[in-house]
Amino acid sequence: MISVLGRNTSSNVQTVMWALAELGLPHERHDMGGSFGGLDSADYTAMNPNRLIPVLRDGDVTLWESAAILRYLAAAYGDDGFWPEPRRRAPLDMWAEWIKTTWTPVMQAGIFWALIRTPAAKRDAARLADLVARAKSLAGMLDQRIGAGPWMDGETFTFADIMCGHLLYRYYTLDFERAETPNLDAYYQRLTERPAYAEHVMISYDGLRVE
Ligand SMILES: N[C@@H](CCC(=O)N[C@@H](CS)C(=O)NCC(=O)O)C(=O)O
Repeated sequence: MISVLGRNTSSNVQTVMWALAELGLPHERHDMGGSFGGLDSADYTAMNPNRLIPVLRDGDVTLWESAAILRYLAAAYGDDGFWPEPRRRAPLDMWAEWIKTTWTPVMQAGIFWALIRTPAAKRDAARLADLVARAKSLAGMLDQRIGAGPWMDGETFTFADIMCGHLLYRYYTLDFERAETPNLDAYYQRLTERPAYAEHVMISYDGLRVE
């Protein structure tokens, strides 16, 4: 049985949980991190010296870093639609990497942290304005890439949609000014219609809010 260690309100845990559900893999999840704690124990540190979630255990494989876990699950258990052959996969993976290295810092460490994890009195309005401007520009790039979709690879839903979609619930539900992105809006709407997305990604982050 595959185990995931990490609370379900973590966007990085959500990546892994959504992938497991899309792949139909039996699994169990253990609440850890945040108010659940448990990341400083010797056992946990031996699995992940960063003391962060998620960790995935699958037999004798123990992994951390959500994007690496997603790629492992896709390569080990996905069919050639979800994890395409290299020449089709590489351009998708390029965008998956862009999400992790370019979009995520602006959306998650940036806007989400500023609006939800920072007390209102301590918010830096100028920094937030800069992040929102960057998010608008990046969302425009993603909108162009997605086009008519319906998925990143056209007709086939792949691992790249998990990386590209996992922060969109937060993107569309946080209170800030978004760019006009009709393709991205329609893509998000299609994601919300996937049961695995609704169950594992559309999870309230109210409990993480710092007033
Ligand atoms: N690059 C890592 C980041 C992991 C990370 O920052 N996890 C956060 C939650 S999203 C964490 O463990 N925070 C401490 C906690 O929840 O106690 C990944 O993608 O897995």
